[in-house]
Amino acid sequence: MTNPIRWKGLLKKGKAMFLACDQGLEHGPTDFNEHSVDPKYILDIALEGGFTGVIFQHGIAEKYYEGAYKDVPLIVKLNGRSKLPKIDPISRQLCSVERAVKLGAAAVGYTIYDGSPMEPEMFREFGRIVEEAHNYGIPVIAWMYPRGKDIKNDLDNNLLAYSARIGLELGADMIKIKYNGDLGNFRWMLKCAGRAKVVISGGDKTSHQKFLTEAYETAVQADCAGIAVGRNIWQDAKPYALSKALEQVVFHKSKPDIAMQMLN
Ligand code: FBP
Repeated sequence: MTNPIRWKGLLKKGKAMFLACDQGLEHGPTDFNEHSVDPKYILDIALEGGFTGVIFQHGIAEKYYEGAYKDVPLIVKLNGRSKLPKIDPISRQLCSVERAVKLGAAAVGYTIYDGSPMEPEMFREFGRIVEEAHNYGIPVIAWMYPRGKDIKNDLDNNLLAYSARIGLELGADMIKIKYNGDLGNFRWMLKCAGRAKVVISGGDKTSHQKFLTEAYETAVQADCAGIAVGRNIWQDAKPYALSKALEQVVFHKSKPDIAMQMLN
């Protein structure tokens, strides 16, 4: 018998707004400027911007998650990879659930490259993580990212729905997945995810209008659990105002045009 899962603080009005910053490992410092390279800059935005979670690798969490920043729930990403080796997509566990909990994690995250030849390794590792995290009563968030030479289009409708279902079947409490702009399919994908909550991924920097519209379509119109975003916030020239605009959409159901006014 596992403990009940605690979402305390990670959800507000049933919705999540997470700020992700593990791109230094995944992409390298080219994603950063002189401000965003400092994890304190990310934590300031998470704290002031109304985020219900901040996502780091354990190394950053250990050195920066302290003091008032602890008001923002921590999500420790347990696996990761750099983009340097030209190998089949695989992201291995780098931090134990126990260490994440010691660092103050309210939840843990793990990327699954479904479709990769290395998929079985990640499935098995993820299963163990679910078991351990649930013994602590903390939720597990699966980054569902179909990838590998057999995946022709990672935004394909059927594939996204399949990925969501895999997340549910493997025990994810929340699934972080890309939105391809097809709201009808997104609704079907939510059904496939069943009782696993779904948050959308941010992706490359895009316009405010597109970013807030996608948040509105998914979190408000389709009523998914929210968004886990990184670059679209901390690469922005006005990260605080944009966070407030996003907050308006996710928690107060404001239409994108209304939320855009926060930016002026
Ligand atoms: P972004 O909103 O910046 O895309 O961040 C979300 C995220 O899932 C990060 O947690 C992760 O570093 C990154 O995307 C991975 O992106 P990809 O594997 O597509 O390069």
